[in-house]
Amino acid sequence: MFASTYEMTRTEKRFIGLHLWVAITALAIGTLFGPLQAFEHAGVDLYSYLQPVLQSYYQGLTLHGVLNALIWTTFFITGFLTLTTIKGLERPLKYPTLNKVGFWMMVVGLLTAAVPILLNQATVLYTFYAPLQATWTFYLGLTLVVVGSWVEGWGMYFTYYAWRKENPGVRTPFITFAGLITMVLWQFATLGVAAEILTMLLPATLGLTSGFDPELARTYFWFTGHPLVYFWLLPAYLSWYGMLPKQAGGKLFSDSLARLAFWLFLLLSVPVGFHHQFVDPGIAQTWKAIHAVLTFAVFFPSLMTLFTVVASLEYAGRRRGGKGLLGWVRKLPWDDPSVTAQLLAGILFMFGGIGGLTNASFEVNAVIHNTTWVPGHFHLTVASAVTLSFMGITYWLVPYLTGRKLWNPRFAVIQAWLWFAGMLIFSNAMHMLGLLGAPRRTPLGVAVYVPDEWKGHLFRVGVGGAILLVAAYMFIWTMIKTIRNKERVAAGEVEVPIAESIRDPQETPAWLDSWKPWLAGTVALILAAYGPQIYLMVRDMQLTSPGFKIW
Ligand code: HAS
Ligand code: CU
Repeated sequence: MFASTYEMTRTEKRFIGLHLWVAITALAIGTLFGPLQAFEHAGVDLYSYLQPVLQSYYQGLTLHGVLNALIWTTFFITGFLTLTTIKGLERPLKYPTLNKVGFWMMVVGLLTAAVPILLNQATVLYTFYAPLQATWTFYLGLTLVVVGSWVEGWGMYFTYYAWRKENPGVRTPFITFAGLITMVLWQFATLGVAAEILTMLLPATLGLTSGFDPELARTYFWFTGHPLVYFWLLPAYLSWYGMLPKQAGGKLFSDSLARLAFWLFLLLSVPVGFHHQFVDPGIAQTWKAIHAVLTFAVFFPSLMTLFTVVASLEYAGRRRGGKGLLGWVRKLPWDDPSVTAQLLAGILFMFGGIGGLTNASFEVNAVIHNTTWVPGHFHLTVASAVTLSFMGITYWLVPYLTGRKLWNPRFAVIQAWLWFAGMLIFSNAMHMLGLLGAPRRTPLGVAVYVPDEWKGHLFRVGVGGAILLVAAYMFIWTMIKTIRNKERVAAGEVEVPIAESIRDPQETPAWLDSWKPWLAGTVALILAAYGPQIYLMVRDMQLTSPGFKIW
């Protein structure tokens, strides 16, 4: 049986809290632009009122994508994983200064990248596809954010080694195990953008080379871009497996299945990036097909997660007196905003998963690629499964870190439901529009070709966006009121919820707690699935495209 008895120090809590502070501030600013886009689609263009602060739809879209998809997530995750390392292993960080250095590098990087975006010198969207060319400080800033997060990760690994030396043969506590895999996955993943920025984007923008090779740049980008989505997702999974069952009053159904899912993500996340490049010329069909098959493979650990997490929840619901086929669902603690947010996040993710499979299907992809279907998909995934779960986590985490009671839990429950409702409307409309051929990343409000059958859906995009804005700010408001709440949590009232598993984790097979085979497999699969293609592309690289600044 596992219950963490380690009491975190004030300094540790403050350090994690700082991560959340940056993350939530980024979300507060980043979400402002989402509705602007949604309203624009519905025919109400507010951008014109925002000049000269904001120059264009694309500058707003860049801010929205970078702050929400890259900054809110990365800062939240590094903070959260610091907690799962310390609390799981029941020991302080081995080298806290190292982690601090990492964190401040990330902050400096964020500021360095934010300035050019705000000055309209980096309106390149969150994918920064070459040959769109931002000022070099944008790329430098992003690099610092990534390297800073690596440094924080190294701090976590050192802490783990120290624990492992003293605890040979003991199963790594699940939350730490899941957190470490997430971090390792991220460090493999970001090798792609590291290569892209350091060997192509920065040299070209600094005038050291003649230009860009757009296809190679995209390939590097998606080497990172796909596993990036699992870097976002896995901390939510960590919570669904390792925390939510406890919050719901149950236990983790299977420690082994949970661990196997995480290993499979490590193994399969990277070598699938070509599913973002099915229509790109310059990549042989065979490689695209191989990545398509591997994408179907990486679908599996999510199916396993669906099974195990729902089984854990059913166990909880039945323990609480739930009867019949689905009676246990109603018995779950729906009055707890943290639980509700995560359950609703999970439900939205079921639809996100179905869309993901559609995207991954080689031929069908041609129908939806570059349409609004894709942002419809990723608002169910990163903006729901992930973001709504993270919101749910903060509903216990911020009280835990600050010692202040969550302000108005009922308000927070309503917040989660509103996000759910807004997202259902918004994402459904975006998917429908995509099927009708509406392009993504386009200010449709000014498009002259909008056919009548799009109009109702465009209106629903605006309605969903408005509801989401209200829900987002209800979240921000709850955070502000909580950190200023005069009511304190009593000793032991808010603890880090750590779920026990039904069977003793020590019975989990040792190969599910052993790094070497999985790391070797990961490297081998990446080399096999990417090596030949990248080799050819680098060999034939032509840095001939000049940079473009089209804004
Ligand atoms: Fe994706 C495009 C394929 C998952 C994010 N995806 C994107 C983009 C983003 C993104 C941001 O193959 C756009 C990038 C851009 O700007 O161009 N995606 C997939 C597949 C999956 C998938 C196969 N995506 C995600 C996740 C994301 C994310 C996760 C973010 C976090 N995606 C694609 C493809 C494209 C793509 C193509 C390119 C499209 C194109 O043409 O451009 C799978 O991993 C999905 C598996 C999910 C499931 C669902 C399991 C359900 C669970 C719920 C448990 C329930 C609970 C609640 C807890 C199998 C686990 C229970 C409640 C009770 C009350 C009982
Ligand atoms: Cu992908």
